[in-house]
Amino acid sequence: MKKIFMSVCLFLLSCSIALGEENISVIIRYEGVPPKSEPLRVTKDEEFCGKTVPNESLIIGPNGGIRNAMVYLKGVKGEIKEKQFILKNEKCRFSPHVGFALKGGEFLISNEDNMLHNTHAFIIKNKMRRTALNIGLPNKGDKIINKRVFMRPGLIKVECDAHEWMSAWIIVIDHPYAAVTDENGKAEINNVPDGEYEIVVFHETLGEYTKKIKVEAGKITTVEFKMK
Ligand SMILES: [Cu+2]
Repeated sequence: MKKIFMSVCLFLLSCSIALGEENISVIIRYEGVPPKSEPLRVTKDEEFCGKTVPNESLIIGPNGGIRNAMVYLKGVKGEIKEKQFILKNEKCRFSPHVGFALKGGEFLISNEDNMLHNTHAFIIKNKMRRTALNIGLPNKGDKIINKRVFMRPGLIKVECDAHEWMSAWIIVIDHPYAAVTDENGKAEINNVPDGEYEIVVFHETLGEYTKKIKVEAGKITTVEFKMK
């Protein structure tokens, strides 16, 4: 029966809800004229890193969509599946630049470059920051797994003490209802149970915005944020 339903759905996109797929569609746009973004200047290890690296602190697409905004729900419970968050030191940047980690999960940090990187993670709370992890990985292929950094939900900023231009942002959450916006400023949060929630968007340069939303079975809830 499900097979027949699936094939009918190939012609009817609206079936996605019935199959338990997307039900919150988010778009994040920049309001006004986007500021000019310059590449980040490399001040050390130029022979490997080059003279500049891409600036990921505010990436705005042609239609004003903001990339790398982090969208998540508050006041919701859900099963956590992915237990490990992987952060690479790669080509003199952190990869991914932003991402969600699940509470209680492992933090795997690796070095893909043939030089020393020093991963320094700070827990950010009430505009204060304190070190949660500070680890040097001197050689290509080095990796460590930490099991303590993601003990509590919240915001984490990662820097490299060897290269001041390197940064990454992680939000630790205790449910799976979260997504990062793509190059068009779009994100989808799927399989959300019916209910009323607060939806939060965090962007490293533009800050945090919230809205109240209602999720109902069989409907796509569309949410738009304008940030500046
Ligand atoms: Cu580094």
